[in-house]
Amino acid sequence: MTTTAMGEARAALSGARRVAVLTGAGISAESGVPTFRGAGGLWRRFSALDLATPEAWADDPGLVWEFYDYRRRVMADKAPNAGHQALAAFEARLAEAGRPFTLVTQNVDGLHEVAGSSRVVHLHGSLWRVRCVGCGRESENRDVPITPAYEGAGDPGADVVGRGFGPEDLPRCGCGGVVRPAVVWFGESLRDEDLRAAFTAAAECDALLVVGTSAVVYPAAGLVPHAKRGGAVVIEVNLEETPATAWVDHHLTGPSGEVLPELLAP
Ligand code: BJW
Ligand code: ZN
Repeated sequence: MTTTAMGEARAALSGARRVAVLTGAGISAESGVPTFRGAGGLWRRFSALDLATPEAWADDPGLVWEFYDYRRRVMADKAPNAGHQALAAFEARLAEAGRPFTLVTQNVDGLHEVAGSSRVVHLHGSLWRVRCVGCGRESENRDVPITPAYEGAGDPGADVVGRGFGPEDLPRCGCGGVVRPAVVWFGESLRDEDLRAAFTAAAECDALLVVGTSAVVYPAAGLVPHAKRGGAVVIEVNLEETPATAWVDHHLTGPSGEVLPELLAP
């Protein structure tokens, strides 16, 4: 990243009244949370992305819960990093100045809220919520393990993945139905209100900041051209170029935990 690129991006942000942000797994990487694509993949024997599908759930809900239970356990000692904190402080500063701000995240880890971000649109749901496949009721659930049967399961390092959990091991709703993670899998629709909030923010913002996403998953990746067509300045922060880079005005190469504090400093 050149100092010119940083200076130009800072000037673009300070000239913007309305700001929107789209984050992906890369912003949590420096907190030790694994990303989906690239090196350091989540699971050894099963591809994380193959488990994030309704087909995987239909085939083996016990295995899918093993994956999500493991991810919930991984989060136990994880904390927001300087990138999450810079965004939370930026939101507070814009709020004081009466400047509209929307943070849209594809992440399910909840670290933006822990850092103090107050209004977060969760496009792909939350690791900490479950939904009953019987009655549809959704609720917060922070149990780790998700049921006693999952104690010690799922750690890819321990080679116990795919233990073969049965219906009796699965978490259940008061109605008796099985509950699933309240996240959005491939082929599933995003919630209307989240989609509307995200696309409205992208259309109306003067600047869109895109952080730590490979920008290959839709409709989230579509926010970038949508903002651009609406006249926004787009700034991307990533370790590498992505398909979104073609749309952006400023690409800042580097880890978000280092780039964002400088970019968003008062
Ligand atoms: C750093 C860093 C550091 C690392 N600092 N940077 C249009 C075209 C083509 C396909 C479609 C389309 N519309 C819909 C589709 C189908 C599909 C899709 O997009 N497929 C493509 C992959 C081809 N989309 C869907 O199915 C969506 N549903 C939908 O559209 O419904 C309507 C519909 C239905 C049926 C047919 C058609 C339409 C749903 C998508 C749901 C995605 N779900 C997941 C799992 C969520 C739950 C969970 O967490 O388990 O969401 S998949 C996974 O990918 C997860 C993520 O949120 C998402 C995006 O990943 P992200 O965040 O970008 O992470 P990575 O790992 O990919 O990238 C990390 C980046 O960080 C990299 O760039 C690094 O360089 C960078 N980085 N360290 C800065 N320190
Ligand atoms: Zn139920």
